[in-house]
Amino acid sequence: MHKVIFDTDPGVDDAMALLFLHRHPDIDLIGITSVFGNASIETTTRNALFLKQAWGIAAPVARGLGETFNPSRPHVDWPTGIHGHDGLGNIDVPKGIDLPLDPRPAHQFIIDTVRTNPGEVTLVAVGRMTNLARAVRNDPDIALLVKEVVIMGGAFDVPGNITPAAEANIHGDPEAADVVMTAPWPVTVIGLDVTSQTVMTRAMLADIAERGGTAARLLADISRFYITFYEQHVDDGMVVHDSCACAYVVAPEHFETRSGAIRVLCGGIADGQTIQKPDGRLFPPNAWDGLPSQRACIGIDAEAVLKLIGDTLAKVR
Ligand SMILES: [Ca+2]
Repeated sequence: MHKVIFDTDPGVDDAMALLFLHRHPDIDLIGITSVFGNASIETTTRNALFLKQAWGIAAPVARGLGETFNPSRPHVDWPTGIHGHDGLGNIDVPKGIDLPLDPRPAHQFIIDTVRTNPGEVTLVAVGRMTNLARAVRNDPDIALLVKEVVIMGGAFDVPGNITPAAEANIHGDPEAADVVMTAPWPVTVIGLDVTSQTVMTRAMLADIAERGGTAARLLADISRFYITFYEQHVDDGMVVHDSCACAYVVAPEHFETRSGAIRVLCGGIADGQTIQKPDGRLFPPNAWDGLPSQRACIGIDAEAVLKLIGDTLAKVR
């Protein structure tokens, strides 16, 4: 079993990833931590509670940070054209959800949970890296106690999606992402190189909704608005960015990775760009030297991953 803390900014594709984690038999979802990104921290936290309630998820929700690691960064508007004004595809999520939050801030929840489960916790982070960066800065020793960090973010050998250089999760908090990539915990980065190839068609989603009960039907309702947005990028359906990171946890054999230190550019026209120095390549002294080797995903068996996601989402339990 993989003990997973899911750090998320729900978010339409976050919702799908959450249902995947909830329904996969090899995953023990032990915590959900919210972060800002697809919407404000108030909205993403409310959405995490809404999905926990709608899907009967046992894991506690801890509220995360609502501003960037470097607080002087200017605010960027929420992507309401992609995720809707409510962050979940304009399905009229109730204003307040009558469920308690974990009393701790997300980064403290992460620290405490990692320390009580040394060597066992996988952190799956599919929003900005703010909470993870704060956790490892406040308690650097947890880097040696985490089993694995799997993040959705970045773009290595392909263009970004919010600028030609940068992917949105990383661009939303580059300083935090650089802290996460350079800490001595094992990080695997599932970026646009592989997620942009992983497109769930309308027919696949309809099939999941038909087989997967009321939970899957809610997911299909949430996804409708996002699919309309994606009409300008793909022929049919939606790119399932965040679910790819979750699929990696249980089926890494469907992914090809490349090892090497990873840095994130902070500032300038390529703000938020992720750059890896592949292991074995020699350069004069540079800013990647001496940093831990992390894994960047550069290949995916998209068909196998989509089948895994679809079969898992359709599991009624
Ligand atoms: Ca997300």
